[in-house]
Amino acid sequence: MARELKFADAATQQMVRHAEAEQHETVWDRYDAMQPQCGFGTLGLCCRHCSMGPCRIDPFGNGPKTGVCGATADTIAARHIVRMIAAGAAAHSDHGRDVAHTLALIVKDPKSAYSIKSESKLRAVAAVYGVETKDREIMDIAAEVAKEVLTEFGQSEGTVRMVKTAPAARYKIWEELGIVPRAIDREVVETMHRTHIGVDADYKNIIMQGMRTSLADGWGGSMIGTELSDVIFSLPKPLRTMANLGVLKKDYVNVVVHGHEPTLSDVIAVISKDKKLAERAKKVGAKGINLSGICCTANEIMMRHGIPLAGSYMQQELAIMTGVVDMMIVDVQCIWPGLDKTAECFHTKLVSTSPKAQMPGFEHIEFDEHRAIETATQLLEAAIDNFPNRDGQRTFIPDVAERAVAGFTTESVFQFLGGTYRSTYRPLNDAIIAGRIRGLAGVVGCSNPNVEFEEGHLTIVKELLANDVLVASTGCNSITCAKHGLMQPEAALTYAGEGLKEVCRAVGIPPVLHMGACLDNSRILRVLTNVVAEGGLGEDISDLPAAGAAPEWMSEKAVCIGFYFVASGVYTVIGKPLPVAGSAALNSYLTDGIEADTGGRWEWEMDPIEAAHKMLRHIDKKRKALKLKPMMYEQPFPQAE
Ligand code: NFS
Ligand code: SF4
Repeated sequence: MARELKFADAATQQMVRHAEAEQHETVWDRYDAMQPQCGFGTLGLCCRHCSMGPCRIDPFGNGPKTGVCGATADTIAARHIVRMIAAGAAAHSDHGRDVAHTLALIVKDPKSAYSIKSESKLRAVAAVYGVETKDREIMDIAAEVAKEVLTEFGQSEGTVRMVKTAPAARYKIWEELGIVPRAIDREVVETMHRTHIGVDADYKNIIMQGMRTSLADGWGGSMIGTELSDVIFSLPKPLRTMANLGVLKKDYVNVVVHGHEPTLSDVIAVISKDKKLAERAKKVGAKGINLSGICCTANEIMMRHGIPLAGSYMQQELAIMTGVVDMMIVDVQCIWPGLDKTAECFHTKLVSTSPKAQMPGFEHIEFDEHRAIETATQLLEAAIDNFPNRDGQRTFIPDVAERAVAGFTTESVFQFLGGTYRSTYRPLNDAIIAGRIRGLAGVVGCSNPNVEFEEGHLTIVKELLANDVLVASTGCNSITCAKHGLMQPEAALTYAGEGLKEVCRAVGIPPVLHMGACLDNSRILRVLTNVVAEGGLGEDISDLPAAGAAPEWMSEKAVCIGFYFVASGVYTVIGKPLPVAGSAALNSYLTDGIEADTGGRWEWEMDPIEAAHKMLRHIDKKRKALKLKPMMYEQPFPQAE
């Protein structure tokens, strides 16, 4: 191990020490071995879009100033970043499409493992798509909604209809900028077209298309994915659960689901409670089946079934190193292809299930949603049968897990803060107006070995809470906050400022609200929309005292998410800068000039305390513009940089 690693998380600390002692390689080792990383790539100055290249621009001006085709640093950096957006939008939206397919399956095959769990949500989606609901059978409505949604992904005319659910003032801005997305697939395709050799070379024009693509995701593919997941897998409700590697149990068959899509894992969550399987587990000497999750698949089944979280993205190989994982079942996204190297030293069976994501060293058992129950049963049986192979293997489970409450949605925040009798955002808006709550923050996204693990997430969140900012969380930030006890109602007493504490205590919520997987960032857009609609805090998302952060981002999905928040008018702070610093013009546009266009902007800030202070300053600027009262319990934090 090249560097002395310190972790805020005791479970990770213990596992990494254990890995060192047992000489298992970790992501941190591989990251260190990769140093120094390519400076051209970091600055966004390399292009491989055609075979006259690869080209790279010398940032110091000593070498070539353009690529062979004449593309400048501005063009190259802009093309690269929007391709990242396209990949992120494609990933999220393809997930959304798969959920829509499951809805279509329910209609076609009433005997399938799935059903309509939230009729009210289905009706709400139907209204957006102009599908008649009055006096109609629920299956008829579902059939038409599925058809409308699936057709819309690739339509050649019209615009993405969910986008219309944004505040009117916001939609107008998008119309004026010409970035209302037309169809999800079309925007991804057009981004790929425009970034081909010899097409779009104007960095601003390229970024506008990038934003349109990101909006097709945030207010399109992702939002459709979230809404239809609620329809099919049920509308999450706040429930208690546990988080961290300590949820693995030595004397049980441990099955870990990992990835993003809930179609298989939701069925596994149900089947894992089957009595016959429990008996089978007992026959091999286990006490039963213990299901847990990693990454956003974990978030999905945790918020709907209370299944515990084994860990976040950065803990996937650590889970295997406990020696007690009998099977890890993966679907798509954020799965390390190197997991098989870790698993080689253990009995853990790795199983890939999606035709889109097969990995060397994994057994592939393809998931067919028509045979969902059979596939889930087959997988769990194989996991049970693998339990005896643990024999004689050294096991090590850190005894660390925290309690958490998860499963907040746009609707449940509504009910919670509005009281049981009247569903309204009024009390939330009033708390902001009165200066009890300073504002709202979305803290989201991945973790990355390029920073101290979870330090960014935890420091930003705690600093925001101390300054009376209510935090909505998704993705791996949610997992981090859950593991560190920030998602218990009692956390308000420890971490929240006086005003926020009063609100959390009155309604019994944690100060950090677990709003789901990364896909569910669309829920945060909806919360912001509802706050605008409730009134008293401006006409548009960009008027709100709100900010976003992804302190340890790494994925292309995170880039796409950041762009749709900026395009929606949100001030968005990330740790490591986007790879655009090689273009002074693009860098300055994204962190400054773009605000005049969308009302939102990017900020790069590696220091998490400073990042939180920048968000607080932004929130205060918006409070001032809205002429809101001063904060009820003023907390001084540094005003100037
Ligand atoms: Ni989001 Fe979730 Fe985690 Fe990042 Fe990966 S699991 S979809 S991409 S790493 S938060
Ligand atoms: Fe080089 Fe232009 Fe080809 Fe990119 S598109 S590799 S900059 S010649």
